Amino acid sequence: MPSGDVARDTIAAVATPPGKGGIGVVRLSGPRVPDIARAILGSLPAPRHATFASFHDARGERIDQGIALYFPAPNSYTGEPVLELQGHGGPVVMHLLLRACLDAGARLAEPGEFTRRAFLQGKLDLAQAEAVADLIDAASREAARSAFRSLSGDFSAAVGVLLRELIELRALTEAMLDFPEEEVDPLHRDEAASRLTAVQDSLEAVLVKSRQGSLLRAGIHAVLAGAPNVGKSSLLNRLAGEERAIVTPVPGTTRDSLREPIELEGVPLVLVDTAGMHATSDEVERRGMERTQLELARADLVLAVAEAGGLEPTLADVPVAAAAARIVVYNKVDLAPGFAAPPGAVAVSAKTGEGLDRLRKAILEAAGWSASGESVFLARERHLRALERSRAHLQAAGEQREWEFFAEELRLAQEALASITGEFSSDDLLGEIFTRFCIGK
Ligand SMILES: Nc1nc2c(ncn2[C@@H]2O[C@H](COP(=O)(O)OP(=O)(O)O)[C@@H](O)[C@H]2O)c(=O)[nH]1
Ligand SMILES: [Mg+2]
Repeated sequence: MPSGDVARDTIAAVATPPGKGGIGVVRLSGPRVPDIARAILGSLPAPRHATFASFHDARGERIDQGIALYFPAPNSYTGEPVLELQGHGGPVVMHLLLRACLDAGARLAEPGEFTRRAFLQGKLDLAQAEAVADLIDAASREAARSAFRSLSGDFSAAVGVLLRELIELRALTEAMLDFPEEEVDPLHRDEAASRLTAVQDSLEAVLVKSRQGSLLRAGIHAVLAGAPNVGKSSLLNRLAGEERAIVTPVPGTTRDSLREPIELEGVPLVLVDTAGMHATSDEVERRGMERTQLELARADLVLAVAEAGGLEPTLADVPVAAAAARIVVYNKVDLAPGFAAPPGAVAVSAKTGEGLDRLRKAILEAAGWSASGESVFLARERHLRALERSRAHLQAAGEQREWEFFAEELRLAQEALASITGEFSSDDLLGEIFTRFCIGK
């Protein structure tokens, strides 16, 4: 169980985004909430009822009127007494209302502090708390869906199943530790071995789903590259479904990199259009090409574009990221009737739209997204590392001859897994996770 300091300050923050809106919300959490509610509203609202009330400042002057919602502990987001004040969503009103809460005894909340308290009170585990931020940050429909699934506990449940299997295996092993090696029943040895294999298989399945899901969080960085005039900008416009890049028959039209966030089958993708690579004396164009090189060096996926029936795309002397996948795209097939793309390449026409569906599929596949219809886990880098660490310890366990060492590797594998849901988490880790939240969440 996460432990936390229970005697706490009462925190307050504007929970709605800055700027003007129909409604603005100030949220408070902590032991002094009932006192602060009385100071601002004149009385404590009935629990969980929308109460229409006037909001007063420290001198008793009315600032605004709106809805007050009071959630007594422990049935609240944070597990502490929580008050939400919904006023008119203007920056000055919100500032005055927040000021009144601070004057009445609250202090300003830090980023993510509400969710951090929810975690410390055991309302959410760490993976769920991270999913709160991921849901807010979701860049596509699929990302939002899988963040919501993690928030509801699907990912934690899958990790929980692994942990239970591992704990059973550890119990079996601990019993063996009391016997000298030669007295251990071979049946037990076989059982331990087959259970280890079972845990390894389950872990592998979770890892596969998590790797796929991590694409949803980070997005795919796909870069269009190739000689001038092959139709890179036209392809970007086609894939984006909008005229974003300037297209002209003049080579060297695109001089700077242009990035366009798009969604393919709900997967977020940043498509980057670049200046074409060729020899030039034009200073602006040369700078553009330097940017192209930078973009290519951090691409997950390179779309190497050439003209159908024209020259092979040349990226030979371009520093492409080692891990980057590559798709060769032959554009302008409308001008080359009968052109057949070599295996692995895709023939398209940015003009007529021919082959674009195939290109979209190829992009998703090359990025590692398989539309299996199965739900993936919106994993963070931290989760992937923990799963991989656990896998390494399970593998090491399988190589041990001594029960003591076997048991120790299992313990380490369990610890790595448990760090996902935050059973053993350091303050540093919590700080790193929660300070990236927005204020008021
Ligand atoms: N016929 C035909 N022309 C195209 C196609 N794609 C692009 N173009 C034309 O090729 C020229 C260069 O296109 P652009 O997208 O600016 O190329 P970029 O320099 O690689 O970005 C423009 O005149 C486009 O209209 C295509 O699929 N078919
Ligand atoms: Mg261009």
